[in-house]
Amino acid sequence: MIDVYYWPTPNGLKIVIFLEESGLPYRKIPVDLLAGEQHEQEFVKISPSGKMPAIVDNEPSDGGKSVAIFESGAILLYLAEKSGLFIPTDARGRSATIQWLFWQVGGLGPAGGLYHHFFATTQDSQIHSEDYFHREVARLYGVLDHRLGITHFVAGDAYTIADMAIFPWVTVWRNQKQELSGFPNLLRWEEEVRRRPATIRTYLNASHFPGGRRH
Ligand SMILES: N[C@@H](CCC(=O)N[C@@H](CS)C(=O)NCC(=O)O)C(=O)O
Repeated sequence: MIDVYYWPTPNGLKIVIFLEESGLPYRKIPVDLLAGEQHEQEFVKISPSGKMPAIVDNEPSDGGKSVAIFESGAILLYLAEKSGLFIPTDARGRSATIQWLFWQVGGLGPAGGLYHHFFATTQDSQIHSEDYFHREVARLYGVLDHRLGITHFVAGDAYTIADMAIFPWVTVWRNQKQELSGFPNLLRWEEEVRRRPATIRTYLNASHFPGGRRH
């Protein structure tokens, strides 16, 4: 049985669409976004960024203990891989599917969601948006800092593509008027990734140096 932490927004609905298509057994557990349930401690243990959707797979394929997954794209990929459904197995088809999945999660979703947020919540969206994005980046640094207090690298003990994807967006913190001093785990990680020979070579060979000439 898969527990789906759900509220009927596009990000919640996409998970239920997959579960309905695939026939995997599931049950919905409401996360009332209007009541702020996404911020509750028990939910944040499952979804560290405090966002719906998330799932808990109580019967993972490895036969081990229940596994919690957040991020709608990662959930869809997990469910597709678990069931062998709705993702081609050949490299081209698989990559095409993942490309369009990332396109939705990184482009269409945020653009539509943020448009809704600003259109629905403020009259003075320019002032509100600067403040909103500054606070949101700081919040996300906090999510990372918490994670890096539990694991050495972002996904666990090993340095992975998750670290590679996140590092260039953290190392620009000064340009984004952020402060890292309140995030000791994030500072520790940023320093370590920055000192990796491959990272040093990357920034030495870059035409400019985001985050200031620190290398
Ligand atoms: N990148 C995330 C976005 C999830 C997301 O933004 N969820 C919204 C609802 S669609 C949410 O939980 N909002 C509540 C909040 O921001 O406090 C995903 O794709 O799962």
